[in-house]
Amino acid sequence: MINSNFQERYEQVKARYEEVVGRKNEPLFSENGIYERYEYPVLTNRHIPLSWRYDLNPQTNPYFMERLGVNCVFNPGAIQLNGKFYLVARVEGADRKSFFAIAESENGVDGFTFWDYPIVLPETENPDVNVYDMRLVKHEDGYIYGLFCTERKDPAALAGDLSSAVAQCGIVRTTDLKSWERLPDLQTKSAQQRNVVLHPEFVDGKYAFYTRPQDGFIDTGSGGGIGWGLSESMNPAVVGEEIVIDERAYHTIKEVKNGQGPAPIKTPDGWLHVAHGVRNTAAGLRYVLYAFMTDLDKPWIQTYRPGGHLIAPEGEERIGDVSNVVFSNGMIATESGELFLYYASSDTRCHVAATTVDRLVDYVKNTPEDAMRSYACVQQRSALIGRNLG
Ligand code: M1P
Repeated sequence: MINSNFQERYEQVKARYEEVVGRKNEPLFSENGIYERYEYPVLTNRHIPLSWRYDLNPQTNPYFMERLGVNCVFNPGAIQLNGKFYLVARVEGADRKSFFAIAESENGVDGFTFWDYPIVLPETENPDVNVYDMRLVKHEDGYIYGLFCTERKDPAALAGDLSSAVAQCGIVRTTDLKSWERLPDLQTKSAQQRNVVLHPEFVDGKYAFYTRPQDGFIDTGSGGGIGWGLSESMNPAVVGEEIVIDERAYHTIKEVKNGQGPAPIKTPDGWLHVAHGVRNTAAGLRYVLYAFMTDLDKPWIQTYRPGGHLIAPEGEERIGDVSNVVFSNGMIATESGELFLYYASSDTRCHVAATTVDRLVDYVKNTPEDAMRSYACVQQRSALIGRNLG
């Protein structure tokens, strides 16, 4: 029976929202032992408060219909403050425009609830058309920085080309996640930038950036991988020279492109990084997550490079608006050494995988590097089998 009664539909939709926000999340058995995925996504479009989507007035919305739909909630930045877990999610409206909104949780795995209003992100003189994928960094200068992708129509696009865009790194800072100061966009020599991340500490007295130089909006072109550069200031942030510190490579999980994930975590063994790698398949691009470590004093130098992926899309994660994608731009290491890795699947929903810093460091230090050739991979595997079989 079609139900258009305002009150009845309101109660149904509210109950569904409360069920999703209130459900307990349990860790799943881990086949690889590196981390535990959790049963349910931590944020989805069903976590969006009703007041953001519906006109709650029965006079003006007698059918209790959605007035402003939300398509997806994904790619969250993450930070822990005063014991609470905060995600700055990319919320994509039904109109395709993304914006940022904060959801908080007591334990980092369930109960994530959005604040009353999304973030009102100040614009620069050249307004953003679309913003997404914020990396939150508590920098040693005292500010929390949010680096995100700002996208505008390509002024050089041919008439009729309404797809070409220019992606650059937008920058905001805050001390309380409530008021945000917009700084000028990052300046680099690269035509486009995405996946730019601020290193949490000064390096040689300068701000240090992980960059992702690229020639085009989708294609990285001559962009060789994850870059690194320094800036004297954040206002404005200007990176002169970029060097590639984690290069793309033929027939690997990052042959097409890669990008730094969240800001790296400092451990006694080095800086622990999670990044995404992209390869091509007959079914389109496949995005996976991988990890590596860099030197404590020289974070641009890799010290450990485990081969292969850390997380690849599995089950329902494989399907969404952009299928076969996992992407991460947020992780939280607690004081007691727990590590919560937030990732989105297929540009649609947000998940958490939990481990500890010690476990991930063990993974990074003891997983063999990519041997790069089938023959060499068999030798690598045979060596493991040989040690096991004696
Ligand atoms: O659609 C998959 C991802 O594509 C982009 O990542 P990259 O720049 O590495 O290709 C981003 O737009 C990201 O938001 C998205 O999840």
